Amino acid sequence: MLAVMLLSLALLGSTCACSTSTSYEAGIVCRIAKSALLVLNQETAKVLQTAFQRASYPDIKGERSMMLLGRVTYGLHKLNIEQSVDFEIESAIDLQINTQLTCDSGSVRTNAPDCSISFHKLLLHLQGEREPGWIKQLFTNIISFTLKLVLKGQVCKEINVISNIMADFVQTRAANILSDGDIGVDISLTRSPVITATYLESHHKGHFIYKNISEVRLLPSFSPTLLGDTRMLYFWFSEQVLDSLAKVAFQDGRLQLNLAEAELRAVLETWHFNPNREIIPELFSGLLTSPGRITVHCPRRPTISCQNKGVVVSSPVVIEFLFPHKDGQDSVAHTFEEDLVATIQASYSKKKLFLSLVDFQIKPKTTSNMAESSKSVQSFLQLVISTVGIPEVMSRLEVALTTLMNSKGLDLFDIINPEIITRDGFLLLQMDFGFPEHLLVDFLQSLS
Ligand code: 0SF
Repeated sequence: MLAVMLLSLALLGSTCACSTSTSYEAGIVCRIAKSALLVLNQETAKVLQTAFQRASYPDIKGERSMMLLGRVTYGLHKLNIEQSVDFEIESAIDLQINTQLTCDSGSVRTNAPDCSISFHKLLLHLQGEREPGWIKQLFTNIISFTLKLVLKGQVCKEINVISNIMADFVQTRAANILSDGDIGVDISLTRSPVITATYLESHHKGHFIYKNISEVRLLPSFSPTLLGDTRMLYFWFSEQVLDSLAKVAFQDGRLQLNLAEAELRAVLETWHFNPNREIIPELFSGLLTSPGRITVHCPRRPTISCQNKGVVVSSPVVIEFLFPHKDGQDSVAHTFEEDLVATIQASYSKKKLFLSLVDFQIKPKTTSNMAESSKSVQSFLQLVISTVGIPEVMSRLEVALTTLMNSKGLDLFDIINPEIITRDGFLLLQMDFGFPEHLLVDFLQSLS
């Protein structure tokens, strides 16, 4: 059995003389605090174990002159580390890895130039020998120096290989988490990760990619003073990233809603809105034999800004009341265009996203059939938008975003006390987490 008693992973950074005025170009910033690295450090034993198992060990041959035995030639073949096979490393191993993180073609690269492993005790199991006698002890003494050197070299090499596979895995997984359909995010690094005494920080472009074409926007500026180091994990999003999200969601036709008349009635009921019986037939252009439908869409893209009070979404909205025509085509009974400005705060708990409306303004713009639409229809619509439309859209967004995040495996993570904070110009997520050990175990198993 391979048992690791003491293991420490240190991270070496480009030690910058950080002045408060330092700023970095990035749309998204991830900060991993030391407390999180300590949690991850406990997992490095499993990485080390995999490194031992994956490493290939060359045959060792040698010659030594012994006092009583004279010249002894020895050879170790087919060295491998498995439970009770060939040899065992008992009890204590000290491993000191000083890992450097760099950036190569936008991805994180790891490099452990001074990885040192010291074995306190090396116990050999030799094939064919059951009782450990004095010959075995002698043999162990002779070869242990060479063996330790070979093990150290191979295992350190393998740790580097695994670290880079893990970095690639995180990069690919993160890109997958931040993509859906034709929409993706360019998470290339804008520079090598920054490592200080209390955190590790990576800076990502955060440009949206739509149908394989990346947007061209200047990179926003991020100041490290915006984030702390008391929570385990921080994600900083420039408001530009959220604004681009609104843009691609619009381009991809995701910001529209179609409701059949019966569905509209059901939605109104959900929000305890009981219109008088005449108003809906009036909106659908009089009493008709077949039911009408309603469409809601944005004629132009919404814009998003971040303020201390919340995320401010400004959106022009067109609401059309349609009724079926004899030729099978729908005819528009009424069209209303409004400019909506909603300020939203978000929270996440019990693996669900919650949105709450902080502030809301509605500015009517144009109305077709103005002459025909009665005053009652106008005020009915204003009331419906604020008491039903906005809560319904927010509730649909909550469900859609939670489903999307869970489809990316967010619910597998044990996220502790997450906070979603908005400040002028950016949105900040901060949280602690329990490490989902099985994820690492599954990952390492896939390597060996
Ligand atoms: C999904 C989180 C995220 C990852 C990003 C960019 C933005 C966002 Cl929101 O891309 C990358 C790419 C490479 N490394 C990272 N992020 N790191 C940050 C990080 C923290 C926590 C979890 C995480 C990634 O990934 C994941 C999964 F995708 F694998 F677990 F959610 C690591 C980087 C470091 F440490 F290597 F320098 O900071």
